Amino acid sequence: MPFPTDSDPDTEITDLLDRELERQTTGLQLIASENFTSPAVMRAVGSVLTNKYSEGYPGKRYYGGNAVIDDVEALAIERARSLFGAEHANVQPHSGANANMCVYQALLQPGDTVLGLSLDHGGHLTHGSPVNASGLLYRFIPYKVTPGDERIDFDEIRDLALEHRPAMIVAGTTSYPRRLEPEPFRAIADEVGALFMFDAAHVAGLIVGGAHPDPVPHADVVTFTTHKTLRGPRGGCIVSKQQHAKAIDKAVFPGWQGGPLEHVIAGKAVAFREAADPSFREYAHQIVANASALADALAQEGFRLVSGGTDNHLMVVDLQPFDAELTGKSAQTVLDQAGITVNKNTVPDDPRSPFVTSGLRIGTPSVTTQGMGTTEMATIAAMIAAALRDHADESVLASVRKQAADLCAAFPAYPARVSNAD
Ligand code: DSN
Repeated sequence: MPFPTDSDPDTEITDLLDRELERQTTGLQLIASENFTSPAVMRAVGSVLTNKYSEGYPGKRYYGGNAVIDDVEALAIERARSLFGAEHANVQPHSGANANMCVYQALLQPGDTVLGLSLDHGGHLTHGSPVNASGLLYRFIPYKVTPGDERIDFDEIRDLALEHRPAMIVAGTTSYPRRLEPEPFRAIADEVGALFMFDAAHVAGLIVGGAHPDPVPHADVVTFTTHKTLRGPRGGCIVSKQQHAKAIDKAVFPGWQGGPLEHVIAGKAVAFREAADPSFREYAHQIVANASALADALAQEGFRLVSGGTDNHLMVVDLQPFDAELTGKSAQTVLDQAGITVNKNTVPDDPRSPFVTSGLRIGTPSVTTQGMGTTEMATIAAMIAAALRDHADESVLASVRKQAADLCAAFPAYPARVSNAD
């Protein structure tokens, strides 16, 4: 039977794909958790591997016909282990959130006490938010950044650990602009006999590129997503000490997931190989240099940077001193109109709700993939400031939008031949 789309192509979807390709490649993509993955990764994700069911693990499947799939997944596992210097890797989690929940199921009992960074101070939903399964199933005690320097306070974490005797301490952030040293977490975990999980979703690419501290030797388990600074396909991964391997594998399948997405796992394998290339080290360091340059230039434009700046791939901009009336929500909308994609973000102890916010989160992984450097970061800061300063002036927004398109044309994300048909 022919596929109906052979004779009647789905122009509604192809038009939408083309529109999104156009949006991504003619405007500045500054969302800290996004990136441009390579054409090789996209080819793997769009491959025939999507046709196959393969519940289980290499050599132990519940379906026939998995000889090739076994080789794909074994290669992805081996590349993940080698890239992260890890004893064990599970490449099946569909997302970072799944990866975290799988680790909790593997290593905790429901009701166990866990320490995690508060969501509104830069943590993640799965670090114990009361509206997330993590917060419903486990007794999370949040730690916060200090009011003074807006950095993680290890004295507070130690005090909380001594008071609550957690079974696990979770490190990891989604909107924290500073380096996260694993050693102090390990020391506190050891002092109270807790496990130590490091959620490296945002900084996995910086870690393997040698631009940020490596948690793998220190943590019992490291979870991460593959699509942020690591620049792979959308998905999750867990690396761990061998002693936790069996429990983690069981928690992923059959605990939380059914059939793995082997086409995505093939994409992860491609991304792990790309990240092992020496050029990726240069890329990771440039992401950080660009973020630093962008933060400095934004500060000169009158914005306040949470914690005073950044030493990773992102910054959190507090809009209140720049314009007390301007919310994160409206700034995001204005910048969208100006061809600059960012996300609204709470600042620590934000007086506004998470749907409104007083801040923006801005990141440099995507523009760094495009080949932009510190000179372009100064230009981008001036564009952001111009759009937000004259946000009611349509002509200013149109002019910034044109500047964004020109910059993207000078630094194309993809070779001209790449299209949605590739
Ligand atoms: N949604 C991700 C981020 O933007 O940081 C976290 O899961």
